[in-house]
Amino acid sequence: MGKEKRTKVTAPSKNEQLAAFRMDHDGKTLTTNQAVPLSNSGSSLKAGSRGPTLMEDFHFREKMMHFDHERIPERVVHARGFGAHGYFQVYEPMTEYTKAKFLQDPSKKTPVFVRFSTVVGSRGSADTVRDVRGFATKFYTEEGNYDLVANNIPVFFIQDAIKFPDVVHAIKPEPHNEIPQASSAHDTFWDFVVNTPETANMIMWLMSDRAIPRSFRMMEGFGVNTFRFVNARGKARFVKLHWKPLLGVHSLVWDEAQMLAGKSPDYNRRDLWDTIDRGEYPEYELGVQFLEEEDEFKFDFDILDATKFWPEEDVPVKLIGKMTLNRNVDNFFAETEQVAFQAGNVVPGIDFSNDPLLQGRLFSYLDTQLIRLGGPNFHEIPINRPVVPVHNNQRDGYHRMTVDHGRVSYFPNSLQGNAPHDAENGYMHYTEKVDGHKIRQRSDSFKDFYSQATIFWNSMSIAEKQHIVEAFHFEVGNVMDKQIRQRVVDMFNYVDGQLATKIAIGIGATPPANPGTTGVTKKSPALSQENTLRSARTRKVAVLAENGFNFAEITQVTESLMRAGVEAEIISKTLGMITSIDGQQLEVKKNYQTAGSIMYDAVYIAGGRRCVDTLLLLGDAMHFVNEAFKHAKTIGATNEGVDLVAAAQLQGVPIALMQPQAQLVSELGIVTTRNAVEMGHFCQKLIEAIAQHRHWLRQKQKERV
Ligand code: HDE
Repeated sequence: MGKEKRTKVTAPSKNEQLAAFRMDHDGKTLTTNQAVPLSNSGSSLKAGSRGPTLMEDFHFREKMMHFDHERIPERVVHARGFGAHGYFQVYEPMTEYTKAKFLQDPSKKTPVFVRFSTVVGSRGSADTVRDVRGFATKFYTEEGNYDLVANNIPVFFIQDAIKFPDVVHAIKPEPHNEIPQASSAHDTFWDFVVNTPETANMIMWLMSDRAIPRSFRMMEGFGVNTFRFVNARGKARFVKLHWKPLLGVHSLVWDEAQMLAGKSPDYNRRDLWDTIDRGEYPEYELGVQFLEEEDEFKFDFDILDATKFWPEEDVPVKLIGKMTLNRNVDNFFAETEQVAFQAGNVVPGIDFSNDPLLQGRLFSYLDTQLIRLGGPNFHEIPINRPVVPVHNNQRDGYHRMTVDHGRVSYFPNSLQGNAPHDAENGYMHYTEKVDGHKIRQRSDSFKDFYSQATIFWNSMSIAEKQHIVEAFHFEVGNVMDKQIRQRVVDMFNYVDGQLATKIAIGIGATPPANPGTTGVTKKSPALSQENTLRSARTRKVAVLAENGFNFAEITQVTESLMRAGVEAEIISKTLGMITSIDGQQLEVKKNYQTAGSIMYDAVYIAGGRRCVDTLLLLGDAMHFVNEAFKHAKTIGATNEGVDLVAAAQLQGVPIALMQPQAQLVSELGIVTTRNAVEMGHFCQKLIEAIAQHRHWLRQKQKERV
């Protein structure tokens, strides 16, 4: 009897059967979570219109239960974050360095999700506090997810992960009274610092302008830890990874940052949201520092020590690709809050080093998601799902979404053809030889705590040094324990005697009797923000105007600004419309209650006699100009508008500059003209000045530092 070949027909599963019956409401009808449509949903069910509420009200019970459970625990660090989608493209195949597939084909766009964050503050804290910023990127590659979990500072507080809970306990609000919020300016943090000298380098960065970025779009990202790139032949190189923003690295000033925390606490997140919304997509180049394995011991620091950077002049940064952020999230909770990063999420071609900080991170990230996202299935949440399928024998657990089929959930098996089985070219850990005694010890090569802090200090401009000193005065000035204050001076005397003396003077401590030095004279120009890229693009200018303004002038200036990618917003006494001398109208974007100079990169005062006469009487307008001046921002004025600049009596500006000028003058970031013929030239100079970001010379730092 000949055998008939039969195709096995499997009955549709229960879910497949149900899927066939799925119906959609019109998408607007209110239902319960069981999809029951509701009427009169604004009132709870009562016994009589004034009577008690009834337990039977399933809608009330369900709605309240869900609301009561809306919050999940915030991240223990990096609680306040803001995310965006985008893509990454490599410039050229990186075959020589790594076999990672997403780093081979320049025509391929790999989707990414980035979450920027502050570290210390709670979810509701202000954006502009002095803090490290997180810069975490999830690459959804064809070989699974790769997470580059970076910060905007290239070094870390501690060398060994075991101290992480200590540094976080010390910097978080003090436990007895939960004060202060989102700030390192308190006793427990500085107590930890003076007892942990390995923090010195990171503290210099934290006291610098890097800790108060102007925008997430204008800060670098650093992988901090040493990783490895491994190519298809198995050759490995040590690497440090960097993000370099195409707009350069720019910061706020501390006074401005503090005011923004009150007036615009969402300053950085709004900036990111608005610019992406306008199509001004933030871009960052991915940079890699490569170090051959045989050069591991070539440096006077240990390359496995996360409190050290690799000076870019010694180990150049190779720019290998670009990331563009081009889409805001649809839902903050679903995406930004539920995204789960893990420093251990790597793809073939990217591997770890023995950096003891990194090794600890590999455990912590996975572990923390269990409590935060409520179970082991957080990889199934849409924002965390890889773009390629997941096959394994992991099953069940809280919030499991996948409906696994069949009876096989083990390996090896014969019932399912041994699937899922090992991949042919799956992830193979780098076969590093490891040999050592089991000891709790730190290598002697980790024990130079100060040299790089000195290099950082040496590399700063005059203005940057001044800001660092002022930051110490604020931070340590808020420390109540006088012994700790003195010990800060003593500790930073190891970094630089002049720095320690200046700190001491501001905080009522005793300056060092013997100003110290590490003897390090080296500078690394890449560390100074003075040497960064500059552009006027995406900057924001406040245009002060009232009724009676000169329409032609304002239009010419704002249109040239727009062409240069600069946004201009009209600020006036009241919202609504203002009318020009010749009857033309413009809409006011903000009044003096909703706006402040701190929210802009520059200010421009238009001409028009009646307009400027009103501005001259407005204390708010005068204050606006003075404050912008104090924060070293560009100030532009034309015709009668120059009167307001002159009346502001800007301190420290040469008398000649203060005179109402007929001709174009552009000095110290103050650009003025009363000559209508020069308007084109004026616009050009104004844009150049805005691109400078700040004009420190105005503040005569030389005398002050
Ligand atoms: Fe993290 N870090 N970290 N960190 N980290 C977390 O993971 C940790 C470190 C960084 O937007 C936590 O999901 C340890 C360095 C970013 O969701 C936690 C150590 C760098 C983010 C954790 C470090 C980072 C985190 C808290 C020392 C720069 C936010 C919530 C051994 C390279 C990611 C979470 C996001 C978040 C642990 C040090 C960057 C607890 C143990 C160095 C950007 O797992």
